[in-house]
Amino acid sequence: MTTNLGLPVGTTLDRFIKTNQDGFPFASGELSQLLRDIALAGKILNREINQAGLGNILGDFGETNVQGENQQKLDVVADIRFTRALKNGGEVCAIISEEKEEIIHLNPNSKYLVAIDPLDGSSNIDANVSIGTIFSIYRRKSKLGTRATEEDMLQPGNAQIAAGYLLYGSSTMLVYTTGDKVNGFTYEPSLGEFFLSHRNMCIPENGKIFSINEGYYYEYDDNIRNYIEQCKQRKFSARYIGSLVGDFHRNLLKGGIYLYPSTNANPQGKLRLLYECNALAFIAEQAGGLATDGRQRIMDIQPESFHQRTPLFIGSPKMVEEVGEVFKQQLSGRVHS
Ligand code: P6P
Repeated sequence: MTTNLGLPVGTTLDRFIKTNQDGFPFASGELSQLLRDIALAGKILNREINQAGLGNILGDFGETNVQGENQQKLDVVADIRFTRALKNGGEVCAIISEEKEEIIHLNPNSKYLVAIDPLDGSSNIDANVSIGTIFSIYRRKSKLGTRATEEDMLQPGNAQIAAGYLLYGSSTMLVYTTGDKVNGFTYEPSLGEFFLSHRNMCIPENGKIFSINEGYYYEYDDNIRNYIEQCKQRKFSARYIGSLVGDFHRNLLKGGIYLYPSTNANPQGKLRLLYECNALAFIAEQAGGLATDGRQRIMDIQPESFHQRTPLFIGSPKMVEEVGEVFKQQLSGRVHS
């Protein structure tokens, strides 16, 4: 049964979530409430991002996060906002966040788990470039009433029951899937509401946009350099804003591929499997796209640690398949440098 029920553009997020829930006879409303809690935190963070330049909360917080990255003040604010919203909402048993080393335990009586990057692309904050929040939602495997276990938090992307991102750009959007297509909602701050603006988002099968940091060109494997050269020979457009959510969202709408291969500094890739790649992979596949690490589906990867990194190739299926072919040629030794 389609749960979109052909809801018209302009439907509020609340109405859309409620109608989706009605489409699932056994839905108890907890996931619906969880999605509302995420949207609420997104509204609050949106206001703080838009006022950042005025509120003198720009610039470094003077601390470093578990990644050893310089924490921007808004990173810290974002982590607080989402953790507080999910704690107060009561629907989440535990969180894995980019900003915290260990599991954040919340309501032991809840059945849902969240993996989240509260604010991705934070190095762009002061430059006023689009930034985003990325989240995945899982069902716990351990017993209700107990603390979440490491096994709960290390489930493969295939086990996601929902995933999405918030994009704080020229307008703020929430894009998410519960496994039944992808829908996008645009925020109207004067009304404090998200409205359905992009129904059943589908990524073009092919595209002419490639998103990769060519500053690392000489660190990439020959197969990646070959692919970059092929894109240039075909006069594709290079679009890379240093903000994964922004690059992903544009490619989802227009067709394209985002590539973050292994580099000297990040031999396993830079992006995080649990709270960046799995969520976008779920969205990409639900929109008809693909997401791999060059050799396997991102969502097939069995996580070994909370903050594990992976190479990421994600976007239009034909383009991701092409990169996969280049890897296969490398494996068979057919790639010419
Ligand atoms: P680089 C931001 O730090 C991020 O995680 C993604 O949002 C972005 O696409 C990538 O890293 C940028 O990394 O190494 O190109 O600056």
